[in-house]
Amino acid sequence: MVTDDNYVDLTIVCLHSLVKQSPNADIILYVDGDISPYKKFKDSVNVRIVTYTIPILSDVGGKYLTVPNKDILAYRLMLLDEFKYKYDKILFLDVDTLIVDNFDELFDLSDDFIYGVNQIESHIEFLKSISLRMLYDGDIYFNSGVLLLPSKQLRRFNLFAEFLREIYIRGRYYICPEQDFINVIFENKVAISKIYNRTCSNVYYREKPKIIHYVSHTKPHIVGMMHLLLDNEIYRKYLDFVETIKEDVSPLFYKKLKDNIDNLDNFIKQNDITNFVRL
Ligand SMILES: [Mn+2]
Repeated sequence: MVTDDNYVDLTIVCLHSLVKQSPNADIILYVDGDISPYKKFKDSVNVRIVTYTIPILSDVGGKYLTVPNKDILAYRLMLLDEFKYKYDKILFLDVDTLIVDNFDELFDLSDDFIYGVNQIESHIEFLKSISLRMLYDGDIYFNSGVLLLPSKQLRRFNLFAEFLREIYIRGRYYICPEQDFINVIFENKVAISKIYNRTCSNVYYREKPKIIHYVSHTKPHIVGMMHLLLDNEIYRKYLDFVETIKEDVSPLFYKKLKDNIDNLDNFIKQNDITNFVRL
């Protein structure tokens, strides 16, 4: 996992949930910034400082770049080049996640593929809206928030060198550089159940998730009313969990979460829409 000063509260919540659900995991957190907020995890999480980040120069993504933190995300690729000689399997995990159940079974998957949740439909829709084409032919596009990467696959490439080469040649088509790159370079992708990377507004998706991923503007402290209504269950779940570790997050973060749920309840009550919202 990698994080920076903008993600402190999200990271603390994520770590608490991960340590609770996956007590045997070998958890490594790289921090670009202050590491003191993570002192309380010293027995369960290996916290390391990022001493430099990768400045991805050029106009990668052009005006369509979708991630605010492309340099720290690119750093994850460098870490893979290091870890692929130390571990058999690596699980990439974003810090804007909440782990609600144990997912150890992912580590039993075969070494012959890489694994993630397929979001090709929304990816193609998005590309259409900005008149860009897919970077490769295929019917799988992984969200990189949760990826299971066997080292046997990672060792096939010098990932960071290949990444720079790609960025040099066609960087302006890389709108989410690190995620796009992993999708481009691995042709042997296998999709796993959405329960391992449940993003918001999978409105008709009812299976109980194991990992919830609050992508971009659906993060619990900044989310708007529409998502709160559509996915009220997973936002209540987040607040419920934070209540149990309340003293470890900033008061402002907690207040935002609480205000959001209060506003949601008021909205439901005032508009009498209990028949629409699945409470
Ligand atoms: Mn994310």
